[in-house]
Amino acid sequence: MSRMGNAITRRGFVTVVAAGLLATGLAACGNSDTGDDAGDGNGKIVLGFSQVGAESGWRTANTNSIKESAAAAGIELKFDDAQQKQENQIKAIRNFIQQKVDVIAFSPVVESGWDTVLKEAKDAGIPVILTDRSVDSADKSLYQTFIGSDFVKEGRLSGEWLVEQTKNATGPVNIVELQGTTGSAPANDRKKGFAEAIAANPNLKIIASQTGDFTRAGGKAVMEQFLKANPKIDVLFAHNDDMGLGALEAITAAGKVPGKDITIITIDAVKDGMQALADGRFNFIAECSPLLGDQLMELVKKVHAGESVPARVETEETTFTQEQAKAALPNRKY
Ligand code: GYE
Repeated sequence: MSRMGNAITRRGFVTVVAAGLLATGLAACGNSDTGDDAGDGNGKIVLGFSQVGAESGWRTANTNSIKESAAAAGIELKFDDAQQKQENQIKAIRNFIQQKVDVIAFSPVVESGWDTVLKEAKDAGIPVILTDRSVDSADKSLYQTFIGSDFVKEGRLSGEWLVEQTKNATGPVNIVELQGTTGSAPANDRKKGFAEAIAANPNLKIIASQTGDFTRAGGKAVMEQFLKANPKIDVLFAHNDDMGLGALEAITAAGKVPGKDITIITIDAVKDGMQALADGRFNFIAECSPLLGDQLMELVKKVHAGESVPARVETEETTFTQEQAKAALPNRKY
């Protein structure tokens, strides 16, 4: 372990001078350690990664990206799947601390409740990187950086597209919303961004909003309830493709034509979602890239070397209409 106590509290806001001093300090105190404290003895950096689960196509692509990038970067990966449970993630992080891994990265299933375990990592001198989802900790020194998407923007882009499509509507446009995992950053932020954007058109009304936990099964079950309870649904906004794909089955079973009778907007742009869009069953997708592996490994190397990293690393994303999905599908990697 090459890390000095104060090095892990450093974040992107350190000045160049301070960063320089830090680097010098690290070199002076013997930064030649190769990070094999976790017991592998092969000199590789050891990264403990706690994944949310395997709830969606997005998550599968994200897991693959992390595994492939770690192998390519020569980083030894200890991977744990928390099955969408915060308690499992906390356990995994504590295990990583016990094993003295060099760096811990994780995608927090929900935003709240991380301060204690993050403090334990900090006290053990192990730097933590947040990937994909953020935490609401007030103490920003508990982690080095956060790499992931701007979820509020994804919700806003989805809402803005709908506002444009419905600008000539003369009566109410009824929207149902399938939320992601309750308390997760993408569910909170996508809901917020979408609500802010649709406020521009008073005809747009969210008549029902419930969690489908980011899964196909959840999306299907909740959409069935929505359809039973609401005779007039014009739009479905699903916080991810998988819930939208599950909802397609419920909509078809109710005798309605997805993409025509009900306009469907989702987020992610994984292959199955893009296919539904290209086929005319979805109407719009805001992209959220799961390919975070390469950038994550770069950050792991940097924090392990005691270099300063930006406080926030944002992923680049776009949006897709049906025509754009048709064009993009053949080259889609996930
Ligand atoms: O949109 C969803 C997944 O955190 C961005 O989690 C991620 C979300 C993604 O289950 O499909």
